[in-house]
Amino acid sequence: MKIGLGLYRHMLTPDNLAFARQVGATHIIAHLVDYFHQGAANPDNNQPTGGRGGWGRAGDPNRIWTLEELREIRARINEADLELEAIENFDPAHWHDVLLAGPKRDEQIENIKTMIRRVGEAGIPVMGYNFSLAGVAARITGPFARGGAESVGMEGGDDTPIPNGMVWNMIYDDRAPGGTLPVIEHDELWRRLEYFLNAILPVAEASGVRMAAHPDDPPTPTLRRQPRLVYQPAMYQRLIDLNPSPSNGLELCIGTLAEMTEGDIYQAVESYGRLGRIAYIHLRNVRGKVPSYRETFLDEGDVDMARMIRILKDVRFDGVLIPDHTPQIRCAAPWHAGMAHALGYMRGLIDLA
Ligand SMILES: [Mn+2]
Repeated sequence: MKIGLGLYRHMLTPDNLAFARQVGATHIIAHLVDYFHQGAANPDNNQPTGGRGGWGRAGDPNRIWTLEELREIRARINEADLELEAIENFDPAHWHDVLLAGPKRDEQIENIKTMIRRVGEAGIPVMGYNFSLAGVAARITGPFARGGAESVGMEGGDDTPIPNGMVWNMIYDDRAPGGTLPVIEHDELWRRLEYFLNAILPVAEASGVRMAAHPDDPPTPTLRRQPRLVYQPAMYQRLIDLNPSPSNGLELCIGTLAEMTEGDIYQAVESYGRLGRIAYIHLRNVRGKVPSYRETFLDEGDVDMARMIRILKDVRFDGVLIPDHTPQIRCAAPWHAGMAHALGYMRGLIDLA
């Protein structure tokens, strides 16, 4: 089991990489999507929550990741004595019609194949993704964690329809005609996922890249009237069964699993771990379940993290664990302090196991 840290593109600085190394990370998961672009309400170094208008604007649809760019990012990370384990998430600008089954779907899938080939060629083993229309939405911020540390949570769902031109909680077309996205059935969304996976998995496999699926966060059956895919622990099995490729992996998010209303989280992690399908793990603790939960520090939520780490050890999980989000600790560096606490706690649990 290896410890990593997730960093947004603008945070991949020498200082933050030195910080990651100093607090015990050996691996980095990089987010190249700019979630913060023109999102007025977003913090610049913490997870965005955004309002119904989304996190911000998607990137440039005509600018896909280049091999040079990926190699440069990896070199910068290697320079700091760290490994780049994964890129997390596609930009809605690059795959909105894959999610929406729109007219550019096949063109965008070709671009995604190109990006996956480049990820492989740059020596990056994993590509995380989140196949979702509403994306991570409907959350609130407040002093929910120990001692009033600021964190996020959910209180009730959100049934407002998604406006045209927006998907995955970002705006990809600000000239879209008025109106809202047509509401689809769960099975239609599963068919879109299957179409996507069947198209890209052979390329991922040939490129030495493992695709890693994040479950729906928050895991409600629908959000903003649209269906969700993996909103109970057992639904990951349906995703695995769609395609037997070894590149069809999971970005297992313990926090999201803990927010789910059914199943036993320890059993779920054990069985997916034994299948060898976990590409990497988001570690996060919460109190409560959808539609009412709060994110907490790793050591104070509903999940017994010591037990979780023992299970991962028992199933011989040898991938990377990163803190997902953490509460902000009140000091001069709230994000860094939160992450330092999380990584130290993870190191302790792993050593004890
Ligand atoms: Mn997560």
